[in-house]
Amino acid sequence: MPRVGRCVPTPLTVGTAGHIDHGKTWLVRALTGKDTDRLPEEQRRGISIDLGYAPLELPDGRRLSVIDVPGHERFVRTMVAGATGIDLFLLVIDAGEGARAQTHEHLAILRLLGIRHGVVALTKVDAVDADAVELADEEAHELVPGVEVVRVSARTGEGLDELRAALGRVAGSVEHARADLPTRLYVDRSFSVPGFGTVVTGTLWSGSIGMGDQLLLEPSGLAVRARSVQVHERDVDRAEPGQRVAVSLPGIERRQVTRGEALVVPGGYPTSYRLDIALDELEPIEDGARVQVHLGTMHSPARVVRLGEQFVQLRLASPVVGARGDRLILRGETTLGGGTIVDPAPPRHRTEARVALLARGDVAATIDAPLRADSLRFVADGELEGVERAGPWAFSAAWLTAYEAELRARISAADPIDPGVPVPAEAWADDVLPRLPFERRGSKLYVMGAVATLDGREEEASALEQELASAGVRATKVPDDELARFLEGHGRLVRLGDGYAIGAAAFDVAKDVLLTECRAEGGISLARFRDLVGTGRRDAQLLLERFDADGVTRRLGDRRVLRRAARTA
Ligand SMILES: Nc1nc2c(ncn2[C@@H]2O[C@H](COP(=O)(O)OP(=O)(O)O)[C@@H](O)[C@H]2O)c(=O)[nH]1
Ligand SMILES: [Mg+2]
Repeated sequence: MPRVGRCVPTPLTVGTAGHIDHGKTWLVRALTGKDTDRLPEEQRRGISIDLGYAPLELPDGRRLSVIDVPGHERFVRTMVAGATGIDLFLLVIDAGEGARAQTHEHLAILRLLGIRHGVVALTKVDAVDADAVELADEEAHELVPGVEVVRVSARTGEGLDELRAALGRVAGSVEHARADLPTRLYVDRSFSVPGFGTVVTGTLWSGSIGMGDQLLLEPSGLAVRARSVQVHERDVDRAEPGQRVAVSLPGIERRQVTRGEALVVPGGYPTSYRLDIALDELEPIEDGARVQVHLGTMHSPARVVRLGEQFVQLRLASPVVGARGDRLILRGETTLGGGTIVDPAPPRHRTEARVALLARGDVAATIDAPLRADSLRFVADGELEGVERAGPWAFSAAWLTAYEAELRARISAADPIDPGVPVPAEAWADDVLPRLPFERRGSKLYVMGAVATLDGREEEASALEQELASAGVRATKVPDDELARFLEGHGRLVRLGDGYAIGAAAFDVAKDVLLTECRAEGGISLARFRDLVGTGRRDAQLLLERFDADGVTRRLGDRRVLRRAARTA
């Protein structure tokens, strides 16, 4: 169907911010008609403990989702969970009190999360005189330059229309960020609804969720199916990025899903105990520091491994789901800083070089020896230029050249009697080796067309041949297996078991004896063979085993009989 002239604004989520008791929850209720303090304890104590959600209709018909966060310092982690994934902020400042501790901390968190658009509501203006409002207004402008400040009262309703209009103006200039990534929703609440099973809610960061979609809860790895999808308590076919979404997941127990899990499309995101990030410090963060990492609605203790000035590797106590470019928050007692993910599933390392290249977008330069190409899709967009590929592997042209040189050097150091080296045992060998000008024979690699030579050992070889000739049908121990193998390849001896060998002529004699007897008698025993050949028992045994191995004979009880092919030849 053509979509002509219809412009649907992208759904956006606005999150409150501000010090406790500054009037956030009241303002949200005045704007939306919904009391977001729904927990009994919240209603009794008159403070917000958990996240609250409400839809907000704007004069232009646009609909925002509002997340009301708690302002108490003990609940900053909940504030972070609410603030990640929002598109714009509503910073609430009590006109009588001005900015306080969590006003500053919340602002810092918003900056670290990259949430730059929003509106300041100077509230409770009904309760203070004009001079105080004027002062607070000036302070607010200094605090967040370039952001509209609107004077309001939740009690009298003053300024609410102006506030809605201001939110509408900001919303009109904001797009939901990175909506084109694969489906991802960080769960902020889960509850059971009789008849529906477990329902999870969250802001849909990217992708879409529709009825029947097969999804994964990560990091727990539970496979789930979306039975129904709601946006603000109304059923929808598909939820879009930026919307507040409730998804029912049949067959899942409520306790199996907690805040912090991510609902994702299978294969869309890695889960990892490590994150490489570009750091944004509010306070100096030492190497080895223990911090809380807040990403999406999840948080985990982690140790900081500094990789120079700009980057750190976070080693987390529990795995997380992240993507390149995600913002996260690092807290100790207070907010210490934040960061942007450069690699959401990096190897364990302590060096800056790789992450610095990744941060510059130079993924190709980080690649050397073969690694699985699909591990790169979380650090790169699309096809990588200047990277060699073979089967599922990616590697650099420079590595391939160096590896070829290394193999050549090892081959030229090999014994000329068998001028090859064992095929490398690495998982990529089967895919990558065909790219190199070597020849594979059995379990070894050779230069193309390589032939074995005695290379000055001819005298040694002749002496051995003489020795075997004079031993006749008696087997001789040959310690140099390479030499024996070479001479056998040239028909100059026959190797037997246990490192013994016999001259080629004597072997033919013994074989004739065997064939003649078997054809006449139908078979031969070890004792009879020994007597006919005129050798010792051990040597007769070694010869018979060789005939077995060559497919001439097979054992039948204590006798040998000819195999079909040898019977007539
Ligand atoms: N006079 C006046 N008092 C307000 C207004 N908004 C909130 N309050 C008062 O401030 C208290 C805290 O408000 P609340 O919205 O719970 O603050 P929050 O902690 O930021 O969510 C309320 O219990 C009210 O007594 C307002 O617009 N005018
Ligand atoms: Mg509140």
